[in-house]
Amino acid sequence: MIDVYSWTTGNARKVYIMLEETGLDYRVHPVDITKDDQFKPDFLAISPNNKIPAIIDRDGPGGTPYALCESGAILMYLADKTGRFLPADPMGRSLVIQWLMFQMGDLGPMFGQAGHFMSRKDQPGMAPALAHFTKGAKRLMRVVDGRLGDNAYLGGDEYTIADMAVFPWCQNWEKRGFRGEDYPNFKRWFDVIQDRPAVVKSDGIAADLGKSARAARQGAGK
Ligand SMILES: N[C@@H](CCC(=O)N[C@@H](CS)C(=O)NCC(=O)O)C(=O)O
Repeated sequence: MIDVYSWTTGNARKVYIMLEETGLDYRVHPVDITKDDQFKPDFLAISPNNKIPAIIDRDGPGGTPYALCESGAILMYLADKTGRFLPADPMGRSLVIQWLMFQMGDLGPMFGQAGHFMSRKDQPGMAPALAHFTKGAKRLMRVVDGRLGDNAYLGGDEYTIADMAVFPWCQNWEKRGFRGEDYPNFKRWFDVIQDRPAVVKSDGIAADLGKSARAARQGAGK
């Protein structure tokens, strides 16, 4: 059994997708980052950087519980645990990790900042930061589209953890102002992935967590 301490966001959804794809047994424990649950000592003990997602694999290496945070590390751990979605050969493996790290180190932070400033675009002084991060996000979309022009998936011919990492961050691409005709290879890839049953299920998990949190807030009169 894998205990998942997580929320509704893109980094959370990467892990739900992988757990659904692999069929591992898991249960989700909401960590409501809008209420600062991520700063509670129990959570910090497994995620010292106060970020979701984190997991505890009750049947970790050697049969003992194993705690892990950082979504990229979790995806690699679950891939190694199940022998799925990360090739074993050194070249195939490192190529998938290359695109996973591209998401972790570049696409995720850039899209995150672009989204942050987009949602504050009507506040004074936001224009330069919004222009900077939007330009960066567009560049990264071109990188993804170029890669997917030559390959069915980011890591090559097969769907892997690199796709699971990038996909949730692109889910609202139209709202971010990207147009399908500008990124046709990306759009083909996105349409294939969004129909995968595991991806549909993971969307439901995130949506249900959000709904419960909203209901709890309304119940508390907030
Ligand atoms: N590098 C981390 C980033 C995770 C992350 O940014 N999590 C956000 C939600 S998507 C979070 O927990 N924010 C709460 C906070 O910063 O206090 C990962 O990929 O797991």
